[in-house]
Amino acid sequence: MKIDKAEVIVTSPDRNFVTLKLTTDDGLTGLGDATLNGRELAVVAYLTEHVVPLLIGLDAHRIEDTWQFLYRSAYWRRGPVTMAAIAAVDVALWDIKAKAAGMPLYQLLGGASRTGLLAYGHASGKSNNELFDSVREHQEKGFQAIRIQAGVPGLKSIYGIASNATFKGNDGVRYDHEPAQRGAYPAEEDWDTRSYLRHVPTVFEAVRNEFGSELPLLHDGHHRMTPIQAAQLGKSLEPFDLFWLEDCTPAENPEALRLVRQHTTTPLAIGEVFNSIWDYQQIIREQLIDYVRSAVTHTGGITHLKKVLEYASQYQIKSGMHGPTDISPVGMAAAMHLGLAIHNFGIQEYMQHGEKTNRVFEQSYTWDNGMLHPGDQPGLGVELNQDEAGKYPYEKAYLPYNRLSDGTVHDW
Ligand code: GCO
Ligand code: MG
Repeated sequence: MKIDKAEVIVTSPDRNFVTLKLTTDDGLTGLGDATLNGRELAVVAYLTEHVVPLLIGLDAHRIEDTWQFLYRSAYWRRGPVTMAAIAAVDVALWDIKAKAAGMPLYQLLGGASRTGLLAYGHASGKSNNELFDSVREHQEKGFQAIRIQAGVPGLKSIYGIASNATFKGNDGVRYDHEPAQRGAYPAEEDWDTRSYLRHVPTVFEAVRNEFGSELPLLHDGHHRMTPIQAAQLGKSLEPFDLFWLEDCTPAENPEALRLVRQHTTTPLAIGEVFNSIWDYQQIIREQLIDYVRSAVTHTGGITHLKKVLEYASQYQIKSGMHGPTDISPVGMAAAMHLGLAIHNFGIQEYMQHGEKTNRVFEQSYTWDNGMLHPGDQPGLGVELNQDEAGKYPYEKAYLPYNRLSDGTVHDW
């Protein structure tokens, strides 16, 4: 079974997605997600110019060998662009192999370790009342675990607050927390860590008072704190029993987590901007985190992320795969198959895609009472409707960035 054709498809139904479609000489097709939010065309060029010409004629069954060939023959290693491109090839080949076997992909990864995947959604609001409404709407949609992001008094707009905070799911109005801030030039947001550190514990206290102690709550610090500030936040949130505190410090400096860890028992999750096992090596070995936050899409595909998660399992560290709407349904399905199969699954991030996206990517994964399941179609269970995809050309869309009140650029 040889790879006969490789197409890179860019479509922007609700936002930009890059998809690799491989076709074999016996007519099987496989899809891989290569979407890198805000830098999409870099991966398109990497694939089109440097990877696609190498794929034609390769044995589609040789997934590990193809991974090693693409990774090592490039000489220049790692990085989000390279690893997203390799991930797309890897996932497309897993899709093909599972279709050839006539099985859903999770069966090839060892079979189901559970009946479904606990998922968390994003509640947010500028005020506590708006936030409570958003939490309630998530609960009505079945969510059993909820991320809490709140406006900070004095700040105009910050990460994670939906422009339309009220969750609408798939009934016509798209829910997405950051598109309002995407644009042809990076939108400027403002930031003040001291106000944030003062405000967030009051929000969690209010949420616990309103919704009780049972509901698992998560929070994303989005890389904005210094180690000592992150330690302060982790400590002040301890009474509210968080499921995790995510990306409390910028991810480039793993040592920072040592200091945070020394001061707080709030569980830590990190990794959405990581792309290889080497980014995780130290923080897993030293047990500085509790959850691995990578997406299949940005971490070299199923082949590579599975290795990260197997390493993590030796230290009782679990998965918490990245699943915002910039991961396409193809990338989400890949995460679900992997999550269903591994032993150390923790939780899956899940922001439902909009209707247009769901027409472009026909899915067989299911959502039932807060649990995801990849479905039992052979392969990934997602097919690309190319006529629909063709209706939505690429739109330039930068992520926002931050400045402090004196004009200094801060982490976004
Ligand atoms: C999350 C992330 C996202 C990122 C986005 C950037 O926890 O889901 O922080 O919201 O900001 O994926 O592309
Ligand atoms: Mg995050």
